[in-house]
Amino acid sequence: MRFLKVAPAMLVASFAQYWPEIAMTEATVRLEQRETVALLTLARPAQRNAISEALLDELDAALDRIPAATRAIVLAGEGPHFCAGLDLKEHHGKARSGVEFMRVCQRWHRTFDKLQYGGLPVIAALHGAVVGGGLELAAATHIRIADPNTYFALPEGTKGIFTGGGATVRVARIVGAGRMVEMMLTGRVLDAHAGLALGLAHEICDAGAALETALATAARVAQNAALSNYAMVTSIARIGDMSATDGMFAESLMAAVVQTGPEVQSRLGSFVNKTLPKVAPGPGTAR
Ligand code: 1HE
Repeated sequence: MRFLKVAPAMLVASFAQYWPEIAMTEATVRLEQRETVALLTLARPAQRNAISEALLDELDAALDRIPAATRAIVLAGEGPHFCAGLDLKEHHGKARSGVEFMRVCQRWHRTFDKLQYGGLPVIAALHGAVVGGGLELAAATHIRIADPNTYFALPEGTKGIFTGGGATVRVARIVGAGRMVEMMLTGRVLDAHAGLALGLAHEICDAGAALETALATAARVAQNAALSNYAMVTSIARIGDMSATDGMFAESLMAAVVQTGPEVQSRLGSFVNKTLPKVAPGPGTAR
């Protein structure tokens, strides 16, 4: 067939003529599989992994392509920073109306919800700037490991905009509403240690070791019973939205489901037979 003999470059060129946006798109999110851990990398380092509409779409699509055998996800950023937040140049260029930007924010909410409530533990490897929408993205992950050079900020006020990727819910719950207001009003930049004290980071690793530490943590987390992990990441934050009475009821339901999981008997049997390691300080001990 003549069609098959056309060189790929010619195909791209003719594609670009009719669909320039599709043909010129470069991957801004990479998905790689490391045994049972999926590594998602924001791969737009020249723009500091700023979240454009294309990057958000690719992140969303990558979450749909996570292989079924995956037990944990690591989210990292390529280049000198984890993520600089909303693509301010795109936002400036598009001069979106209120309704248009509301739709953009809702798209962010859907994708970040998919990350938080997708049923798999997500471990973030943070370094450099974790600011604005970058912090909103990090707040949707379950474990945040920070390089000592990590810093956190919500600088929207200086740009004349507001958070729109879920910070008023997620960041406010982590640091407290009052502290979030203070961060936004002052534009204060928190270093890794201040972030650790507030819960924005859960651990500070050795310099340059955030990705390696996150992958090792993910491999450890992946050894938990999958149904237990599912319950942790899908129910605890939601139960936080409920009244205490409803939360206790939801907890008992979740526990009942997990209790019927396929691994419960063998794992408990290992404890009874004294072959399961005891709970004791070791590599997973918080520093
Ligand atoms: C960007 C963005 C961006 C960098 N959108 N292009 N976020 C902010 O307010 C962060 C604004 N950015 C910065 O403060 C700095 O760029 C950084 C501290 C993140 C990085 O500094 P640095 O010295 O490593 O890099 P740079 O030289 O400032 O930037 C390198 C390039 O990345 C440059 O582009 P170039 O074409 O001139 O080389 C920058 O323009 C580009 N870049 N950050 C677009 N954010 C749903 S609401 C969410 C609300 C928000 O997220 S508000 C945004 C908060």
